[in-house]
This record gives sequence, C-alpha cells and structure tokens, in this order.
Amino acid sequence: MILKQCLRKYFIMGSQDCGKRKPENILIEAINSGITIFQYREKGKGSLSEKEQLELGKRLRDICLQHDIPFIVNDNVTLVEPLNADGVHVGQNDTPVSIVRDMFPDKIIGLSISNQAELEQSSLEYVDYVGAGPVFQTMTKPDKTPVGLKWIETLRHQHPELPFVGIGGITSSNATKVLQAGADGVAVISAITKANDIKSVINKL
Ligand code: TZP
Ligand code: MG
Repeated sequence: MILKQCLRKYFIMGSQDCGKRKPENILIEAINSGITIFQYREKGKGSLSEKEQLELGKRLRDICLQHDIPFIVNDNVTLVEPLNADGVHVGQNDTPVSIVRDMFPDKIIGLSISNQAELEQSSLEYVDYVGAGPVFQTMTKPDKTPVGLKWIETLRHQHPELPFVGIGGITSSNATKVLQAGADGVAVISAITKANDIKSVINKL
C-alpha cells in the first residue's frame, strides 16, 4: 500500500451523515465509484450509542475488507482493536499521537492540523498523514473558520514530502484547486453522503 495514493479520494462518514439512506449502501456505492480510503466517524448530533457504533462499525469494516479499502476510525482509540481498523485519525485535542503510536506501532495514524501553531506543536514523527482544513466553509463543521487554499500551499511548502489531504467544504467543483495547491488527496463527507449521483461526484473529485 502506498499511502499517498490511498489518500487521493478519502471518504469519511457516520450514520449521522446518511439521512434516510443506509450507511452500508452509501459505502458500497462509494467504493464502487472509486474512493481509495474510508474513515468511520460516528460523531455529533444523531450519532449512535457505543454498542450500535460497534455493530455498524463492524459491518462497514467488513465491506472495506471485502473491497481492499483501508479502514480508519476517527478519534476513538478504543474502537481500533474491536474493529481491527487499519488506522486511527485524531485531532489536536484527542489522545496525543505519541501515545497513539505506542499503542499501535504498525497502524496508520492521521492527525488534523489547521494552522501554523498546531503544526509547531505537533509531533509529526509519529504521524503517517495529516488532514488540513477546513479548507472551505462547511455545514458539517459550521463553527470552524475556513483556513483556505493558502494553508494547503503553506503546509506543502514547509513539508514537501508529507502525505496530507485537504478537508472541509470540498466538492466536485473545487477539489482540483485543493490538489493543485499541493494536497495529495481530498477528504469529503457531505459531497458524497448528500449526493444524488455518487458515481458522478467521485469521478470528478
Ligand atoms: N474536519 C475538518 S472539516 C470536517 C472535518 C471532519 C468536515 C468535512 O465535511 P464536509 O461535509 O466534507 O465539508
Ligand atoms: Mg477529533
């Protein structure tokens, strides 16, 4: 597995993002349409109880295994082993990446970094890839101020080899700009979960 290639079309989702549709069906359609990695992110309003999370997580994990798509869990390091995840993605206020690395020497570890101060306080030596954003305004995280394409350019300039994705407000119309600014890939939630035509959206990402 070459991580930078896996990051190209990074799909993130939890049941709270799926409306009336089944998360399993959205994931299968997204995989058949060309996503390259999946993150299970059960979080916020409408998200499932711990027990239900584990159950849905197992079903989504199995779908990824069957299709050879890396399966990452968001935030919750206690889900990594029960779901046999390939990796975990944490934010600046979650379990520190040095501890996550101690827990999981061989798993993929992702870290969110939104600005220069966060970059300077981050231990990149423990991290496999970075999520940078929100690049654009997004209803999925409405409280966070967008950091713009400028942050993507800055991060690439400072870390020419670092695998990273842009995230936040990315759609089939603006994804190319994020890649041109220097990201290895684009991470999206609503562009896929809210799409009428998932295949067409993923083709254009
Ligand atoms: N982290 C930064 S922005 C964001 C996360 C999880 C939400 C991305 O959702 P969308 O719907 O693709 O804008
Ligand atoms: Mg987090």
